[in-house]
Amino acid sequence: MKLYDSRLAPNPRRVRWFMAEKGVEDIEIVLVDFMKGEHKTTEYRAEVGLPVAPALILDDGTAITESLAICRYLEHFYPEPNLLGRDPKETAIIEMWTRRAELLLANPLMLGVRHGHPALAALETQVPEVSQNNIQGAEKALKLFERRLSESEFIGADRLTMADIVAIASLDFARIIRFQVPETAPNVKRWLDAMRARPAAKAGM
Ligand SMILES: N[C@@H](CCC(=O)N[C@@H](CS)C(=O)NCC(=O)O)C(=O)O
Repeated sequence: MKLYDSRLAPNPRRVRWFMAEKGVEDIEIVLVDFMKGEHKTTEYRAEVGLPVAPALILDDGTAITESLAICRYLEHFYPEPNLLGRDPKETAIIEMWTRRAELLLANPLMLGVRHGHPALAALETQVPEVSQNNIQGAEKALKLFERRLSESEFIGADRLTMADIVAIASLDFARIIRFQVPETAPNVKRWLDAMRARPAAKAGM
């Protein structure tokens, strides 16, 4: 197996963080430099199918190019610690929060950065209003996460799960546009500090 990875990008970091929590060290990591367009070469597209990372290439050549699908595959082979749910109810709740983290935080913050940071102009036709609207959307969504984290130490369950990894990878990425969790969300701040203090936080950086 081989994982195409890219430094600082939020979706590859989800996978690296997930692997670090499980202590997975026996997968070859191949770094792709987006700024040099290494993911857009004919060879990369032929192998991966899309100009994106992360991509997990299985020994039979199958390419898995969605971070959550890659993590689902890895969970099967590296089951501990469990990060996707141990029973139907827990799995459903973790998935519910993972999807909320992705749709309400990660996607808007990604658009906020891509349309708002000059360094990303090489990858995006930037529209400043798209950045502003999406940042406002993420700020609004933080209220939901604040409520959840006022009742629970973690987002998806009573332990760290995929939902936390998706949320932290996006909030960390948004630091490059100086996105900050507001003082009105003290539980998100408490959770953020705890996430950043984990050894796995260094993975993929
Ligand atoms: N939904 C996919 C998204 C993959 C994706 O868009 N990755 C970004 C990096 S975070 C990428 O490859 N960007 C390259 C580009 O925009 O040219 C996933 O979760 O893996």
